[in-house]
Amino acid sequence: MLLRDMMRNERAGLSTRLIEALRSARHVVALTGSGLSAESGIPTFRGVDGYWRRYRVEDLASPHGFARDPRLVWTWYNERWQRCRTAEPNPGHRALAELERALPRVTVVTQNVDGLHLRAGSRNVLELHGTLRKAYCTRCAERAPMPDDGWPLDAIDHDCGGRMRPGVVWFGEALPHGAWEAAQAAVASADVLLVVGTSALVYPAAGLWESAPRGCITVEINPEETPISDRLDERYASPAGSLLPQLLDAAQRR
Ligand code: BJW
Repeated sequence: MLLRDMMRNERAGLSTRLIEALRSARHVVALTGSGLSAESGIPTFRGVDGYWRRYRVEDLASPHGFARDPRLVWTWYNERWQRCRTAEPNPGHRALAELERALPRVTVVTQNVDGLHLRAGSRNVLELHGTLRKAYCTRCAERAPMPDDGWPLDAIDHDCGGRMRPGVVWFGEALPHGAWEAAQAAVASADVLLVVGTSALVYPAAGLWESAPRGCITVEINPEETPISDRLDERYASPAGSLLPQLLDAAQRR
């Protein structure tokens, strides 16, 4: 590595080990959470302004809550859909999309339902907790795209006798078919694993890092510590929107 590069990297605070691993990586995997979209103006779940500080998770993000009051649940998801649809990907999303073009293989495994990775240009994306872009029927599983204005509250009942619900994964529900297996396989073949903007409290995503093979460098990017901070190789206590572009920059200077 050139002295000039070393000085630049020191400014960015990135370790030489990480930079070299990125430059020679055959497969980089990024596991992302709501903190990555915070800089796009989308609230996290457990932060100071997080959703779970204002609402009860069992009312809004559980099958029981939906069975009890589907209009309440849809009203909340319609509001979130409006916010996500009009939000813009931030420099963190864009850096990951650019990294996919710069390196042999990048997989984004996201817990986010906002679609901002895809809108930023990432193509290899696994949406572990589903998406706000789709609704489906609780009985016959027929799918429908989410209308721009949100799901009409007078169209929750479906012809088959079921109910249309948001295409997201609530507590106690299985992850979308194949997504979990694909995510585990991706991490198992990673040279670099970036864990970005997640509190690492929700399973099975929080345990995904354990599938990383020997020799894979595991890195957390999060201003706050999490239960897995000490288990990963490196930790950057920075907002993703400033750290990920630095990481892209370092990976591109070959
Ligand atoms: C920044 C930042 C910046 C801020 N830059 N960072 C094992 C042990 C214990 C329990 C379980 C277990 N296995 C399963 C369970 C049960 C349960 C669970 O995990 N419970 C725990 C809470 C105890 N899990 C489930 O029920 C899951 N299903 C399941 O396991 O089925 C079995 C199965 C497994 C595998 C295959 C088949 C079947 C389903 C979980 C569904 C989670 N659903 C939600 C809602 C999704 C829909 C929606 O969006 O409405 O997913 S809950 C919510 O939490 C949402 C998120 O994706 C998820 C994670 O939250 P996230 O993203 O980490 O956000 P926060 O707010 O917690 O953290 C934000 C972080 O960002 C913070 O750390 C900040 O510091 C940081 N940050 N700004 C970088 N600028």
